[in-house]
Amino acid sequence: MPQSTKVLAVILGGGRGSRLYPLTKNRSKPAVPIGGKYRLIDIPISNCINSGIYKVAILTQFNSVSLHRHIVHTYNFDVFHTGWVQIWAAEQTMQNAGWYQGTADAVRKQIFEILSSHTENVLILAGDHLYRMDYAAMYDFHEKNNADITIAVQPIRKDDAGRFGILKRDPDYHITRFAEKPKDPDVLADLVSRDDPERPFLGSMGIYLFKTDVLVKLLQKYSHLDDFGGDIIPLAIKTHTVFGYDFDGYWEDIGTIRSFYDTNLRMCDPNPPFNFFDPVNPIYTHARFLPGSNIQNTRLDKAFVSEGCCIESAEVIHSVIGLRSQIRKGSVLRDTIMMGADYYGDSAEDYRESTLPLGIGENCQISGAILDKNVRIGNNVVIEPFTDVEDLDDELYVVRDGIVVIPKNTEIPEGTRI
Ligand code: ADQ
Ligand code: ADP
Repeated sequence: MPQSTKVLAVILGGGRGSRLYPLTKNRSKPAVPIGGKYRLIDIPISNCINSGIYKVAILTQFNSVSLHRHIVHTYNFDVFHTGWVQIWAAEQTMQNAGWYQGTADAVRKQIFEILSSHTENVLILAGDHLYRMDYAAMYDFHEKNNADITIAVQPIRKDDAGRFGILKRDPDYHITRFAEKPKDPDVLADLVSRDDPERPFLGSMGIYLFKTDVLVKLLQKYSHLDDFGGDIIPLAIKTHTVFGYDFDGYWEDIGTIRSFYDTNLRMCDPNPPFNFFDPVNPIYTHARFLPGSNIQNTRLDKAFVSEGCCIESAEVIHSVIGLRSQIRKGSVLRDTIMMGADYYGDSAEDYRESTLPLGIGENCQISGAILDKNVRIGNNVVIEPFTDVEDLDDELYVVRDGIVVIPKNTEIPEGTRI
């Protein structure tokens, strides 16, 4: 396991997250809830803690209050521990007045903090991936090869090559070429690294382990370049020893509403590809001390139900049900992600003046939807996925990739059909 002097983890906490709108309307991408009770940021932070990396910084600049609240409430090491989890939000300084321009620029603007952490290596991670990975094994590989940079790589299918940084690797794991999201068939033909017609390419997972001095010198030398994948990594390969570390476990980028929806619903499978039930490598989140869910006279099938819910005489099929969800008599939910609520309707926190109670009313039919937190859905509401329209912005809802998303705090009047 890396000791605290060896590795600092820096999590890229998101650009604007516009592909996840409206889930990112008032919160940054890493703060988006997943799996009924977690947030996206819990995944890389838990991987760090489970890998023995206890210095973790999150770079963010958009809507960071809710993320800040979650981190402060969740990740407090005790007084006998020297580790920390911090948010490094974009800030104005004497040297810099601007926002983070890209992934490399975000890291460059925090060089002072990185050097103050006094670690020999910096592990750069994305904030929107679902996977369970032992970074300590990657660190051992990096040390053994005395690499300047190690990039985590996955086998990639030809059809997917245009979505990833594709790299060419020698049999000794040394990377010799890198092309960011290549589309040109001639370039691709030259990048085949694997003897497997199904998955002939090696793709970058956007996970980079740098020697700290190499990272700092590269960012200073190329001070006009702002991205790792597009700019810094291809140049670094020409001048430094860069290795590719194999990771063939489950790994999913959850950057769009479609991938967010599909990935969440897969948690309802009997053997989901990402399993929250791992006793050795748990996923941590805010501890809330909620009671178990109270479920009466209800049919549940392939349902992933969190704590503190009340469900009465309803049907919940292939759906993720978040904390404190209320589902009333006669309602049917299918293929739906309900994020739940921040509070109960009769608590002092429920300051909104509304005729509708929190959650889903009676006799609703809801399928193919994402319901953000604190929604109030009146009786007899019908929500169905859109088959003919990909994207649409209405006052009460948003459609992305045909999926209906009800934004946080929205009230849907009785009898509405969407
Ligand atoms: P992308 O995912 O397309 O490709 P990018 O959009 O730069 O790369 O995002 C990387 C991570 O950085 C994401 O978590 C994003 O939210 C975050 N991010 C983006 N801009 C940021 C900013 N200004 N400040 C803070 N965080 C920011 C990358 C690589 C590819 C690789 C894929 C794997 O470039 O080579 O194959 O990741 O998913
Ligand atoms: P989200 O990121 O999902 O939109 P928030 O972080 O805004 O959620 O809210 C999560 C929790 O923080 C809830 O319990 C909510 O009641 C509480 N909360 C929201 N706003 C504030 C605030 N201004 N001060 C303190 N707690 C708040």
